[in-house]
Amino acid sequence: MKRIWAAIAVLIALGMMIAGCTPPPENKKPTASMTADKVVMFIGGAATFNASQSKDPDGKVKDYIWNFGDGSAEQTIKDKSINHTFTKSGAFNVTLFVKDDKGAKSSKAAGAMIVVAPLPIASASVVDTSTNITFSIDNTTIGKYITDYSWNFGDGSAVGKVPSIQHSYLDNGTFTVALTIVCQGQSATPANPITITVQNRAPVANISIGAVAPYYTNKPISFSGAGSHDDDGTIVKYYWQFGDGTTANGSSVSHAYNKPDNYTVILVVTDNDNATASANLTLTVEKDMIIKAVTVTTFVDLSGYNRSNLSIKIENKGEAKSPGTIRVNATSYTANKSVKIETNSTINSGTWEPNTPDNSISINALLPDGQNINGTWYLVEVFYQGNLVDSGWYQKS
Ligand SMILES: [Ca+2]
Ligand SMILES: [Ca+2]
Ligand SMILES: [Ca+2]
Repeated sequence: MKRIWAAIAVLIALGMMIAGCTPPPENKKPTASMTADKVVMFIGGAATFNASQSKDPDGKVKDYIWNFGDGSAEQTIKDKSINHTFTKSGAFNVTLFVKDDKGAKSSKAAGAMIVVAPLPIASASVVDTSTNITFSIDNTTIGKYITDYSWNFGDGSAVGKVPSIQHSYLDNGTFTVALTIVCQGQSATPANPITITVQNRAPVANISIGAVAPYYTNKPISFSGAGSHDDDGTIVKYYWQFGDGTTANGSSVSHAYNKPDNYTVILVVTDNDNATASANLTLTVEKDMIIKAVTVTTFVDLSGYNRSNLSIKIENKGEAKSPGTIRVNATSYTANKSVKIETNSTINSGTWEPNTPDNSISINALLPDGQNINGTWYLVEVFYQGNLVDSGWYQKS
């Protein structure tokens, strides 16, 4: 019995000796390590932080303590990674401490600087509302990290892919210009929407005339407005005023004037946005039928009277509207043109056709002379379809 007690004492002593010689080892602190998948972004962007490289030499990392430096609450989590969305612009120092399974905290923080840029400001430089508008964004601090630009001009045109771009609108309207930029995988849009209001451009009127001067009455003259144009649309109406009270519609028209005069032709064009423009030209319209020559011959008739014969050549420079009747009044006057002696009205019952040879006809008028055959004046008046078309005074040459 005494021996048993001695053995127990030895064991106790041995145990105490062992415990005293090798005290429990001190816990080693973990070390924090982190990576960020991006270090620049625009407001609203998120980064993923990974702390899987953190280590504990004598245990395990159990807690990850994140501080994003942007005023958000510090977070202690068990996961090795975390996402964080930055809602303010600035440069933020993100820090990570870790704790091990014995509650020891790393003595140094791992860190990363995250730059969060404000959303860019887009602008449009408008000189003319339709042509060569320059769109750009401000010089953002992280511009060099932007990998993609997509400008959508709101008019169905192709998307532009550069930071600053010119665009011309083909037609008037109000357009919303959208931009999407991509920075390290983050899509962002400018802080400000751009709306462009493009004014309609007025059309341009142009008149051309289908023939060269001289222009004659009763001869159709063609006019064309085909040289008119509208740069941002189409011309939907051509309205003509011929200066003699008559009007017409159509891009090409034809008009014959009844009376010789100077006329101003006005063309008013209207585009598909109801804008108008006008052009005009002035032309001189001359008589289409003229007395080309009057030859006076005199003779003594069988009764002994002095008589005169007028050969009147009439030329048609225009185009008689239809075969018509020409009448000539040849009236003899005394030498001072004040006293009428006699009128001979000669009707040519033939027709004036466009194919009349030489485009002229001759009519003879026979007149008694009266007293002074050599001093006699003859007033010749030519009527076509009852309308006076030319007249003139003639003497025997
Ligand atoms: Ca440890
Ligand atoms: Ca227009
Ligand atoms: Ca237009």
